[in-house]
Amino acid sequence: MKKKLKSLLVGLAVPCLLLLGACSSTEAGGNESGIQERTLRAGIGLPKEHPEGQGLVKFKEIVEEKTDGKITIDAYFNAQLGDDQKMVGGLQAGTLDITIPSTSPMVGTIKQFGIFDFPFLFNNGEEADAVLDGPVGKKVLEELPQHGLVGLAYWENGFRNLTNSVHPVESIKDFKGLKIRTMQNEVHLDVFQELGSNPTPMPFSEVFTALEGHTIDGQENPLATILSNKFYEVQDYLSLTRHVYTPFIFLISQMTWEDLSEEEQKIIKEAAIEAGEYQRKANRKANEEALQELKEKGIKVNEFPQKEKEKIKKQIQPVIDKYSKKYGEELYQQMNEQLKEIRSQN
Ligand code: KDG
Repeated sequence: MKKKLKSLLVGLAVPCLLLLGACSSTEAGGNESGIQERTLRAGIGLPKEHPEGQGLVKFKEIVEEKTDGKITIDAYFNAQLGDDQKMVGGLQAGTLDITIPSTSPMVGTIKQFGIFDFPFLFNNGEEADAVLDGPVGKKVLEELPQHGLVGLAYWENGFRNLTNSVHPVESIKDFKGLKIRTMQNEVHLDVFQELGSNPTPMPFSEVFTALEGHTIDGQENPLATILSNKFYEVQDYLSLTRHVYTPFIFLISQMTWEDLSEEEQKIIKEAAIEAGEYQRKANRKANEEALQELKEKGIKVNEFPQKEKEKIKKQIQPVIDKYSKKYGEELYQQMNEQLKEIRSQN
């Protein structure tokens, strides 16, 4: 009897252990249904009051509301968890769940992002939205999973303008000799070199100190960033060049993503898209308002004439020829075709 009872108990033990194992794999996530209690850590390089920070707060609100607080988002701002490249490395290592960097410093890993760094590519935010949310933007995101990353939505950093502490930049010749900080991006480096500047690649979190210590003369960023990071305190001149449009990309670690159920993935993706729409609107409003606020802070503002922009486009064409080949001529042509189509309808 004892033996029979023992074999019965052993016989029962295996399915229970398998069930427990299944439960633990469900508790750990996996692609089962349901929403598990968990906290996702998210970091960005800009301040909470910047539209990027407000977008992350919106994402947090949407996710916590849709999951009744079962999934919580721990949000970190101002590069508390490191600069863009460090935080992207955290997603790949599985030590961070979410970050929303500029695409520019990622071209060392995802070279195709580099086609968005070409100067004067987009005329306005609507053109950028159409390309990024369309077939070209989607095709670039297909490159991410092999690098341990999943791209859920493009957000907006915006049109970049030049500040410096030496002289107003009102023509192409005024770039000569200026020590300009750029993002860690080979297109930006080559463009500013082609214009006669001395570009220095640097993580965003080091820019204010470098400007304050005059190890660099200037930097370039959208107006909302120039305002939120108080660059007007250490810069005398703002030139409205709008020379490059930079996207943000909402990234989640592939390890985190694969640990989510299908229901959780749907909530996270829809929240990244909805918060992105909110962030783009907030960013455009903030950049419009920032110009007046910067003037009131005392920075000297000058327009940059269209004819000088045309001279820059001509001067840097060899840079575009070089990198369109490197990043994918077909993709570059597809983007240009789409832009031509958009402009023919306007
Ligand atoms: O979180 C994004 C910032 O870290 C950074 O990408 C902002 O445009 C930027 C820059 O100049 O580095």
